[in-house]
Formats: sequence, C-alpha cells, structure tokens
Amino acid sequence: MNKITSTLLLTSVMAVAATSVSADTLSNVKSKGFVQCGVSTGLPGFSNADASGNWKGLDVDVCRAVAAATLGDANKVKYTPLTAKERFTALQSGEIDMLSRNTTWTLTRDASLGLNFAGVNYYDGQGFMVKKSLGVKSAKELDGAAVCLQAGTTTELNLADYFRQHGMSYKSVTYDTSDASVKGFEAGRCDMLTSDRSQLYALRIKLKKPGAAVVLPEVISKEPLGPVVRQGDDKWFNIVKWSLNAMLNAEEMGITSKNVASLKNSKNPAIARFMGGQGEKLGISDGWAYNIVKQVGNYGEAFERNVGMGSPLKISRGLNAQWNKGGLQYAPPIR
Ligand SMILES: N[C@@H](CCC(=O)N[C@@H](CS)C(=O)NCC(=O)O)C(=O)O
Repeated sequence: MNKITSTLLLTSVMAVAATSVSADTLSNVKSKGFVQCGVSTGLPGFSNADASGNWKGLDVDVCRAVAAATLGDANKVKYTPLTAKERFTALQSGEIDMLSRNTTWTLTRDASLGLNFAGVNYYDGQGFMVKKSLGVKSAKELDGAAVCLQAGTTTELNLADYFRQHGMSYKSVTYDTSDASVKGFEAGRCDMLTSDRSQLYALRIKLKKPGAAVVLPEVISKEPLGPVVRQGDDKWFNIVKWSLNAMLNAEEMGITSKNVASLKNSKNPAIARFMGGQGEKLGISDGWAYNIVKQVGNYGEAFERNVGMGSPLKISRGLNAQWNKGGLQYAPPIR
C-alpha cells in the first residue's frame, strides 16, 4: 500500500470512529433511557457494588444526580466498572457517557485526551499506608521500599517525584485493580501501599485486620477528583457540571432530601430559582435540581452517607467542607 492510500485509509477509519461517538450525549441518553457511567472496579465509599449488585458511593451519586437531572430518575444509570488504565479510552470511544471514578484533574488529562473535567467532587491528596508492625512513622524512613500501587494513575507519577526529590529509591509493585493492590499488600509483596488518601481509608477497611495498618502523615500531592466528559459536547458538559453544582449549592442553602419538598414553593428568591433551575438553558426540564436533591441528596448528605461519619470510612470534611465552613467546596450560583 502506498503512503497516500494508507493515509487516506487511516483518515477514513478515524472519521468513522469519530462519527460513532455521539456529539449529542443528552439526546442519546434520552433515547436509550439511561446514563452509562464509568466507575471503579470497586472502591468503598466512592464506587462499590453491594452484595446485590447495587452501586453506591460519592462518585456513584454524581452519576445518579445526572440521571435525576436528565431523566427524572436517579436509578436510570448503568455502570461500567473500569480500571485506571481503561477509563479514558472508555470515555473517548463512547462506551460510557461520563466517567465518575476518583479521577484526578490534571493539565495533561484536560488538554490532551479530548476530555473535560466538570468539577471537583472530592479534594484529595496522595498518601502512604504501611503495616503497623513495621514501626515506621514517616515515608522518609522508607528508602529502598517495595511499594504497591496501581498502574495508569497519577499515583505512579507522584511517587517517582517524591522519592527522587528525597534522594530515595523504591521498587514499584504494580497492579491493575485496587483489590489486587490490597491483596498484594496483605500478602507482604510490598512494604507500603500508596494511593489517594481517601482510597487508603477505603482500602484499609478491605483488609482482614484494618487495625494492623496505619496511614502515614505525609500528603505528597494535590488530587482534585471529579467527573469527566468528552470534549465537543458543551451541552452535556454543562449538565454534568451543574448537576454537581446543584448538590453543592443545595448544601450551602440548607436544602436537603428531607426538606426539599416543603421548600418547593418557597418565597425565598434564591430557593425559588433553585427549584425551577432554569432547565431550558441547560436543555432539560425545570425541576432538575429538585429531582437531584429529592432523590440523591445534597453534597453534605452524600458525603456523610458514603465517606463521612455515617460510613465505615469516617473521613472528616476537611478540604471538602463548604467554603464558608473552612473548606474548598464552592459552587457557582444557580441564577
Ligand atoms: N486519582 C488517581 C488514582 C486513581 C486510581 O485509580 N486509584 C486506584 C488506587 S486505590 C483505584 O481507585 N482503583 C480502583 C479500581 O481498581 O477500580 C488518578 O486519577 O490517577
């Protein structure tokens, strides 16, 4: 095959691939009647299937919020479990409508993968977990350590930076899923396990003896985690962005799943605007924000239930508190 023919062939293959991905995800979601959401293969608190196959978690709640906003029913979600390595291809190829899987917003991912980050639903940072029996108090004591981690993550990159910066060496032991990393850690394949700190808490409860592991004090990176969509579909981008913003605004305004029905006809102008939600500007029905809070809850409710004090993870709000409560969560207004 000469060069021109092969270039033409490649171009047409790319054109076919491009047209197979809908540029109008909303219409596609409406016609099939569900949101296909990419999640993890199993991370308690964030996206995890229970014994009967029901997905739960803070990331799952973002998928549910988008389904409530677009289809009026938070249950109209189908989940695609994805490893770290698989997640971006699944979104680029159109296999999923959105990704909500503890994914860090970085420049490279935002600017070179054809994807857009729609906000931050959890401000995280990378940390380390070791067996208590090691008697280690700081990651700086771990020169030469074997480290369990997951491939295709920012974790891998930060770890390299951190050890180089401190003049230390390490041996990485990589796995494809968090389950496999935990098993490797438990079986003694590594001296420590590294991941986003929220995930360390989530993974620790998967250990046979959670009390036998400690999370070290170091936080070595910024990991703003949030939902991701494809570039080139601004309408869908806005819907995902504003679904998360509605959960955050609801918490700030004191609108909860319990009181939202009683506030439906509120005379308070900001609450009235929230209830209507100006759906036509987003291309969805009015009442979309009401549906999110009624069916999924506000951000604070989702946080407490999934990862906070009402959950086995018992993570405090920290950076994820609202901006007026000492945290970083600050949603633009619905007006
Ligand atoms: N936030 C980091 C790390 C994400 C990540 O995949 N972490 C692993 C380590 S616990 C995980 O969540 N695995 C879940 C799974 O195996 O599906 C990133 O976006 O690269």
